[in-house]
Amino acid sequence: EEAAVARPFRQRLLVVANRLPVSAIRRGEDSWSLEISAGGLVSALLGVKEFEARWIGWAGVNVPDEIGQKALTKALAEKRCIPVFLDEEVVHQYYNGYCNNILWPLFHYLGLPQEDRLATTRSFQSQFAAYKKANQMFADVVNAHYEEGDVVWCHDYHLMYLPECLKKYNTKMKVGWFLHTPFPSSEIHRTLPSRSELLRSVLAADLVGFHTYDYARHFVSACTRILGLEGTPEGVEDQGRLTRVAAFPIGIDSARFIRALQLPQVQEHIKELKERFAGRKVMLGVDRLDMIKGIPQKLLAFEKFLEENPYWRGKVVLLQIAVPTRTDVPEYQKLTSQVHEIVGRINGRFGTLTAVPIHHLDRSLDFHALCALYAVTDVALVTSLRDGMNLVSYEFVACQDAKKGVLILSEFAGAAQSLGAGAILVNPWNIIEVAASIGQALNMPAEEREKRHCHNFHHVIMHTAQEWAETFVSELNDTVVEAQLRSSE
Ligand code: ADQ
Repeated sequence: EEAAVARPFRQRLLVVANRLPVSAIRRGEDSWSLEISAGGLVSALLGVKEFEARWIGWAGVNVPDEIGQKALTKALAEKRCIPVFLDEEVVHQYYNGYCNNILWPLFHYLGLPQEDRLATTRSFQSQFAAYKKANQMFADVVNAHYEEGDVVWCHDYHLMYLPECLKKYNTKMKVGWFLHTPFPSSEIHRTLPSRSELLRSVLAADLVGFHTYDYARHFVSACTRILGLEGTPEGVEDQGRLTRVAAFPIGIDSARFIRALQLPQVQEHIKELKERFAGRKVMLGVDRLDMIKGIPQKLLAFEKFLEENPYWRGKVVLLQIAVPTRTDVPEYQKLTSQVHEIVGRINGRFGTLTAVPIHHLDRSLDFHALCALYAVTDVALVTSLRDGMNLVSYEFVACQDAKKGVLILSEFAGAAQSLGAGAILVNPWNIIEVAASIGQALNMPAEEREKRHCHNFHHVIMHTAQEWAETFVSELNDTVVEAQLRSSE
């Protein structure tokens, strides 16, 4: 009976990412509870109306037994999610090892880990082997669920080996790959022992996307210099086959933030924050606690500012919200204690018995609390040493239409390309420059603030996450159609 109801045919989009957009908690041998994480990618893809999205990825938990796997698969199916089961050893070597210890720092210009550079090539090789193995496991799941006409969109540095695995299964599969981090200069990429294999695999995709034109250009030069292939304005050509390479700058679901500001509980929260910080200017930092975010550099710049501007002591407060991530990695633990030490020193130096200059929180905030904070902020400080895009800067701008605060933004964040004209751009390594920009921001006349804000606000509401996803997916669809036409001529 159901089949008789005419439903418009929608092409399926298989979204493949390391993590599924749900957290799974085991309640019993065969029962799971699931929590959807409303990340940017989820809302972006909800906006892609012409396609019906399915998610394929790791659920973030180790499920060694078959009963548990079956039950989880069933529970996830209701959320249109398909799990890839990775065992603990693979996760350790692939995710913690190759992804987060090698590719992540390298793509952010932090270089390869020293011990790998010196002697233990064995560990590098075993991590790369695990990376390939994990990518192959993703490919198996994608292949098992693939139906003719589906479009497959692979995400991020975790899955660079996936396009090739997929094309080996089926050359007709429409495969796109998008990188959320920077793609570094070819001179950085060429230090990677597996540089060529990864480039070749990515080139197996039909469309390769980056946040900025610079990253796309770096990728094309890596292919020309390391693989000796030809770069064209459209992409990279290899024996007559073209892989399209282009920039697709991501955005946010700006309407969601703007709507949230109208909610009574958010308004209430805004009122409380205003009372709490009355008479002081509020500066805000919101980051995952990661070395790429330049949190110590930001704190040192704030310290420098207070040192040089006694007038502002007690009249400005910095709220730094840092969600811990990858807490089992030693470098991240070191970063946490370094940040705590700097905050303690600055608060000791410039605090009074009743007020401290820095409030530092080591945790994540819920969406409504975050919106309220963005709304009461006078100056946001985004000092990433490198950042693919940086969505915090976009979220801040979306919540500032009443206040028209100032954004201080690292020139090494992808967002500097789009919000550069409205923000104060800084080199986060130059503590003196960042300190001066804090002064400039706090003293900026209302008229200039308004002009800068309008520029950024317009950009943020016009270039949404939905538009980003729609553009990528439709271009992917078209690219393959063209390629098929060419080969059938
Ligand atoms: P991230 O490195 O995670 O993303 P970002 O783009 O800033 O960086 O996104 C972080 C998200 O987490 C934002 O939506 C923010 O609101 C949220 N968040 C951060 N700290 C939080 C906290 N303390 N409490 C609650 N929420 C918090 C990667 C790349 C980026 C790229 C994105 C998208 O590193 O460069 O912009 O993917 O492609």
